[in-house]
Amino acid sequence: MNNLRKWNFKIVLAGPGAVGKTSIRERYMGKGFESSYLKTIGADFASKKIKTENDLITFQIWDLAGQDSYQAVRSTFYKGAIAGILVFDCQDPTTMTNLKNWLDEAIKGSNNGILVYIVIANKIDLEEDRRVSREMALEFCNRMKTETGIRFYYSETSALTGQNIQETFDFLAYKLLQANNIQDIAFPANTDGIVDLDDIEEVKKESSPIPVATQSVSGDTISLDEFKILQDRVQVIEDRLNTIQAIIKKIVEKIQEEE
Ligand code: G3D
Ligand code: MG
Repeated sequence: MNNLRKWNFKIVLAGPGAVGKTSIRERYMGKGFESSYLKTIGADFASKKIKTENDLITFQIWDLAGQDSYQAVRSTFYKGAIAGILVFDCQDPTTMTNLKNWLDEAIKGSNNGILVYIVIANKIDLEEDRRVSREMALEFCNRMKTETGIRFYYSETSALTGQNIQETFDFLAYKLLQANNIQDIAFPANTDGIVDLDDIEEVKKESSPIPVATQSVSGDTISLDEFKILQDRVQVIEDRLNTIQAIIKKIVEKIQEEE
């Protein structure tokens, strides 16, 4: 017991109101924890211990106490966090696109200290009302990844049925130990149902190089020669835009000099 490595990981559940953050936490750790002190700062947390042969991990899971849209109180929320779970509701695409703002806030609030980010599509039990497909979600995650350079994992859950909840937190524990350079992790990484956005990019790179000779504009196939002509024209337009940009810059400088 005494030889166990001890870890304290602060995890934040972020995302718009009513997407299921509290339900996810309750499903994972059970109901009951509530602190009026923390309520006043707009957040609430509960702890859960995970013991393995080599490690004793304490997850401190923070959840917004119903003040999801009250940004001012959230500064303490991210401080010291090492993992971020960004949750959206698969019935509502705007909750997904909103996550970019939550991500920016998490990066800033944690002082860039968050090592692992998982995006969760929640409420997947509501199959009939689902409006964000897995493909749409992965595309969104990939865009966030390109924009921020952050590595994302993606998971689909139901706090109602419990689907993928335990697996997602186990996966998080594994990734956090890995991020701390631990080699002898005494439990397997359960990656079922969890997508690593980096892998997707690899797959894309290997299996579908950008077709050059058959660039299709309006559904028709064009030859390599035609493509080259188009490419030259784009180059001409690009050069002209650069010239215009340089002229505008000069004008702006002139105006500033005169002021
Ligand atoms: P929040 O903490 O992100 O604000 P909550 O969200 O956990 O309070 O959940 C908001 C509502 O969505 C709750 O319904 C909750 O029961 C429901 N919900 C959360 N997760 C799931 C899920 O996976 N599937 C389904 N079907 N519903 C879910 P109420 O009616 O209590 O507002
Ligand atoms: Mg809540």
